[in-house]
Amino acid sequence: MPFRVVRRYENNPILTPEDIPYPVETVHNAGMCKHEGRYIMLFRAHRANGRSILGLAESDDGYKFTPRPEPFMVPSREDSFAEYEAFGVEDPRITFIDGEYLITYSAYSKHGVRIGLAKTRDWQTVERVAFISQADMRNVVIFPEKFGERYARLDRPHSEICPWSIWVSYSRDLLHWGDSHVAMKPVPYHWDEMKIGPGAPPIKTPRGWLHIYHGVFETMAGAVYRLGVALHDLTDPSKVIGVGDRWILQPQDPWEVTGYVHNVVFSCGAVPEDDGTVKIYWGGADQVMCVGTARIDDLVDLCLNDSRPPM
Ligand code: BMA
Repeated sequence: MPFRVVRRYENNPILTPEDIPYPVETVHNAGMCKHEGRYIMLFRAHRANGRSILGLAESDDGYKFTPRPEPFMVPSREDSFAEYEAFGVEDPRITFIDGEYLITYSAYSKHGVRIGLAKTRDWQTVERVAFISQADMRNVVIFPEKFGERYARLDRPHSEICPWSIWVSYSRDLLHWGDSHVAMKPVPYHWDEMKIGPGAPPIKTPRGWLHIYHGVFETMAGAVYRLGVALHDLTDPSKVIGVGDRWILQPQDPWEVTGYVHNVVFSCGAVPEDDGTVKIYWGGADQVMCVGTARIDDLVDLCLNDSRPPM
């Protein structure tokens, strides 16, 4: 019997390119949050030229989403941003802190991929703040609380001797980041052996910060993207206290197995609920949006009771 800790919603996919009132080929890898009781889905969408924009859809129940008539963020034309966003904006993450929603997104250009920071209070207007990394960096996720005087984030640098690993960095002003520590690495001959990367912004639990991350395994038929869980120390987020040995979600439904990129489940957002569950949102095969639920306690148990070493 397969292991199932995430319950897929029976009416997946919940948002597809056909639902969007402007031309897009994909709807995936959405940042998520709840704003004034409504669910916000900030999704990535490919245009038919292969470059991405960010669109927005809203929902009262977290399952049935209505897209806005226009995209929310397209590559900037402002001098200070345009140069580094020319190839598109991708994979946003949303963190609510200090009364504002911070959006970290991947900005692509001929200079590589780097992380842009934008913010909004109301989801009507959005202000770009700055680029907060050099190239090449993707998948930057900010913690929703400060640690002392400092913000913390999960980073995903890459080098040959430390491939695609998860690091933690700190900042006093959200602009300048440093004091970086490696926190977690892919494990050889494991489902996440090729690369790992931050997924949804961490969720605070009494036992630690729960992080839903993605892991990649290379096969003869191409790479497979799955989701797993890790638990970071409540006061020292660079310390990982447990990583679930098993994946929590793998491509299984037809729209996860086949699509724009086959065999991908990829999460940029999850919404914890008051009843101890979490709604996990993921892109299926880089083409559609899906949702499922899990008990937060079950995910934390997996990190602590059935662990693989963090490095
Ligand atoms: C990664 C990123 C993600 C994507 C995944 C699978 O490198 O580009 O946005 O979902 O590949 O194609």
